[in-house]
Amino acid sequence: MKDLVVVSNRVSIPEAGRSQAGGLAMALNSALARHGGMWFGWNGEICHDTSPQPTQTRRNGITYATLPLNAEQHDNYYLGFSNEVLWPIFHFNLGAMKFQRRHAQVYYATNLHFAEKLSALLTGDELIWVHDYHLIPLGEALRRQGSHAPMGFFLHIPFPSAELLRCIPGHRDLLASFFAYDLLGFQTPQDLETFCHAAIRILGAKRSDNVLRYGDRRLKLGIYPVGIDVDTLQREAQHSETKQAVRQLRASLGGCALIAGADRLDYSKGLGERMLAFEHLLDDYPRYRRHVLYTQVASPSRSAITEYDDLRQQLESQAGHINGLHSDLDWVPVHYINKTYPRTALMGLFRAAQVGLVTPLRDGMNLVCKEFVAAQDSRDPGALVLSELAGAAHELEGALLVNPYDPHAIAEALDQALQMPHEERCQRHASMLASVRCNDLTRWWQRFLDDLGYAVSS
Ligand code: GDG
Repeated sequence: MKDLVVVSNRVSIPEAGRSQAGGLAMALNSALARHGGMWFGWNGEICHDTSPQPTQTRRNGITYATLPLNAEQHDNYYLGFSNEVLWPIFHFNLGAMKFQRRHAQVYYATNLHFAEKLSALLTGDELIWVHDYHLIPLGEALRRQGSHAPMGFFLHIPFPSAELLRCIPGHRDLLASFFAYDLLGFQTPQDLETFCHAAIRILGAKRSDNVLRYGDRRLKLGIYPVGIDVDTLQREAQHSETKQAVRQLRASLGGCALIAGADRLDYSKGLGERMLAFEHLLDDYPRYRRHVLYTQVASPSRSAITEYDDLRQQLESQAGHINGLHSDLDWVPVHYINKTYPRTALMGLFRAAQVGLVTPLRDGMNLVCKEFVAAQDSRDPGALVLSELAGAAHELEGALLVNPYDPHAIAEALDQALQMPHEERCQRHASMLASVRCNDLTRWWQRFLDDLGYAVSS
């Protein structure tokens, strides 16, 4: 079996003796432990060097080769082109795009820098798996360094329509650079189809089933919905009931039904529309006043970008407005919390909730809704209100699907969820849990790596 090299923008080296917090990181560590190999990427630090160098750390048989970004790379590659051009466009938010030619130049230069540093660490007998939008041109840069290794790329976020893609100056080169890979993985069939359409229309690529040909390159395409580690999360959710903080949370509900959400503070997550929906619930269904609470955890993210700071202020103002208008001396309807909690606390919050509210305006997959499903007590599960524009909507048929741009429709779904009979909740939950189990995290990486091996041998 070939060694595996995982490349992602951000790498967290697990602390010795402690388990890794994020589910996705745990999955990639399992893949690396099975194959043997290396995880390469940014260590999260910013340095003054013009050409930052990687350092290597060994943990549990895995090598972590990480390097800092210098200030120019951080501002232009990471904040600039990745998060002010690719992230908004790939989430269908043209209004938030801020293109600067310098950002694009440094994006390509940083990918080249990563490729040079990574090439020096390769033996030539590895499988290379590159993750996400920060690193689209990395494969091409590695090929230019002479790499013939099998290379796969997985896109965690949606793929935009050809029309939107065309708004990015230099989009042809960006699109063409996907063809350096052997396998390209998407979250949903729709993302795969929009990619094919764009490649055919913009580049003139030729399609035969799920293979695209462009010039002398052959690119295999596949659908690999990201999942969660169901057993671990179920255990954590059960265990959370013994924790003091979760007991206090339950006691503080005072008989009110709990609606819960927990997301990165990001404009793609539809948090403003969600607040409006909750306000409509209180306005249009007065029976819920004093009988329902909405807790929204919004974990800080990319706060150096103006849009994210503006969103934080907007949400604080919306939560303050609802509470000012509706609260009583002994009842405060919205708990808006702008901080990051340990995962067990989130599992406890989800398990205590009657309704999970997950309404992104656009999301590649969305793991929060799957975590909500896993956290439920199947003898008395909560109901899930889910955006039809999240990738997970393709899998979770038991959710109440809503248009996230329509706060009145979300309020109606909240009402339906809060009134849902026990038997219906159990049936819907059983169907969602079965589907989350079927596409779990292990299956995700195993299918991708099997197909990558096959893509180069067939
Ligand atoms: C990208 C794509 C795709 C949230 N608050 C806290 C916290 N979280 C955790 C959640 C969940 C994760 O963060 C967020 O995952 P999502 O999937 O919802 O969204 P993105 O971060 O945008 O991820 C997405 C994903 O990649 C995987 O392919 O599904 O579509 O956008 O696990 O639980 N975790 C902790 N404290 C918090 O306060 N510990």
